[in-house]
Amino acid sequence: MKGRTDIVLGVQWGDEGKGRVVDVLAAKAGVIVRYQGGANAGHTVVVDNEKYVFHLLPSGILYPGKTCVIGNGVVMDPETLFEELDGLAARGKKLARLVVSHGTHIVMPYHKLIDRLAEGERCEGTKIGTTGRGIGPCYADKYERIGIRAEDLVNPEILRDKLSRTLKIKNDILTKIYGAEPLDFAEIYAKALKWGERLAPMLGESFLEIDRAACAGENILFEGAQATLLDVDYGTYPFVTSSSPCAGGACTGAGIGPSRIDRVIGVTKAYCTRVGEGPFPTEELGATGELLRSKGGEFGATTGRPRRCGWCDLVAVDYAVKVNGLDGIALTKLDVLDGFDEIKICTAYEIDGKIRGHFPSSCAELAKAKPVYETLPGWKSDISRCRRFEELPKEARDYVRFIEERVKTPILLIGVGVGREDTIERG
Ligand code: 2SA
Ligand code: GDP
Ligand code: MG
Repeated sequence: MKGRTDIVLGVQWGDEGKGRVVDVLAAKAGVIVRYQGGANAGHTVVVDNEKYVFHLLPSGILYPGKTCVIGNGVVMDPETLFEELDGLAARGKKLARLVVSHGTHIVMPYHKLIDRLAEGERCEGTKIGTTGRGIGPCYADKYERIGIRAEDLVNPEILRDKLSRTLKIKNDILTKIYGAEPLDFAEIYAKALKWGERLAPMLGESFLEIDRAACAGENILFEGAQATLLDVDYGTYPFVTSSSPCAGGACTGAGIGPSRIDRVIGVTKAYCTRVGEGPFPTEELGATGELLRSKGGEFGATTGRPRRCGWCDLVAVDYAVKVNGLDGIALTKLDVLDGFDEIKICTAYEIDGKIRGHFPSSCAELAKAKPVYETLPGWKSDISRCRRFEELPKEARDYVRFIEERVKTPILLIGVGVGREDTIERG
C-alpha cells in the first residue's frame, strides 16, 4: 500500500505550532524530515505534561522505531544537536533513529560571530532581529561555495584544506570589517574533528531514507521551520530568514520530487505573531497584544524574546495558500481566544487609500498596509476539553468556518491546548 507524503509548514511568521502538529501526525509516519533552517528554530512539543523544545531535531524524535532525518537544506550547529541529544538522554528518553545528510551545511563558530556582529552594525530600520544562530552567514557560504558540509567533518584532509581557505576569508572580515580578533585555526579544526567523530555513525542520505520509506509504504512527513512570510523569496524581504520554508524548499532541502508530495498542510495560529523586525499589519501594540502574549505564552522558544502579537490576517493566509498550494490548514491555539468578547480578523488591506485583497510583494507597500477587519463574536468559554468539532461552541465553529470559506481551504486539525491530545482532527 502506498504511504502518504505530507509537508507541514508555517503559514505566518513562525511559531504557529509546527512542532506540535508534526508530533501529532508523526504517530502515523515512518520518517520525519527537517528540510531547511537551523538552530534558529524552536519547535515545542508537550507529551504527558513534559515539555520539549527542538531546535535541530525533527519533532518526530520522541517516537522510537521511526526515522528522523536532517536534510541537505538544513544548516546544522553540531553543538546544539549534541546538546539536544544529551538533554533527551539525561531525561531517559528513547528516541527515533537519527540520520544526518552528508550534504548538510555546518554552522561554524565564525558564522555565529559574524551574524551577531553584522546585526549589531545595522542601524535602526535595517535591523533584521536575527536569532544570532549563524544562519544567514552559513547559507551565504553555501551559495558562495565555501561552506563546510557534514561529510567534510569525517575527512580530516579535506576539512583541513577547506577550513584553512575559508577561515582566511572570515578572519579578514572579522579583523578588517568588524575590528574583531581573528579566530584560531587549530582550535576550530580540533573541534570540528571531534564533531565528525560523534556524527560519523549518523551520516546518511535523506533522499535514500525517503525512497526506502516510500517503497515500504510508510507515511513521510516534511517539517518546515520558520514560515512562509519569513521565506527568503516569498517573505517580507529583507526581514526574512535565509532559507526556503515554503513548500518548494522541502523538495530541494530533502531530496524528493514535487510529483511525490500528496498534501501540503499549512500551520496557522488562530491569531498572529512575529518575532524580529519587519512589517506586521495586524500587530496590536496595546492591551490586546499584551493579552494575546500572556495568554498564548508568546516568547521566543530559542531566544526568549517577547513575540509581537496581533489578530489573524487572512490576506497573509490566502497568500500562503497560493504560494505553497496548501491542501489543508492546521489551526492552532484556538483556545487562546477563549474569553474575548469579540475577535477581529483581517480580510483586506487599505494601502494609499485603496482597498486590496492581495498580499503585496513589496515590503515597503506592506509597511503602509492598514488592516480592514471584520469582527466576529467571541465564545467566552473554555474549549480546551473539546475533542470533536461539534463540541466547540457555535461562535468558535463559525470562526473556523469563516477562515475556511475566505481562504477556500479546509481546516483539518484544530489545536485547543499544548498537549498531543489537545487536538481536534477533522481530515
Ligand atoms: P535568522 O536567525 O537569520 O533566521 O533570523 C531572521 C529572521 O527570522 C526570524 N526567525 C524566527 N521567527 C520566529 N521563530 C523563530 N524561532 C524561534 C522561536 C525564535 C526565537 O521558536 O521562537 O526564539 O526568538 C525564528 N527563527 C528565525 C527572526 O526573528 C528574524 O526576524
Ligand atoms: P513552532 O516553532 O511553529 O513549532 O511553534 P513554537 O513551539 O515556537 O510556539 C508554539 C507555542 O504554542 C508552543 O509554546 C506550543 O506549546 C504552543 N501551542 C501549540 N499549539 C497550541 C494550541 O493549540 N493551544 C495552546 N494553548 N498552545 C499551543
Ligand atoms: Mg518556534
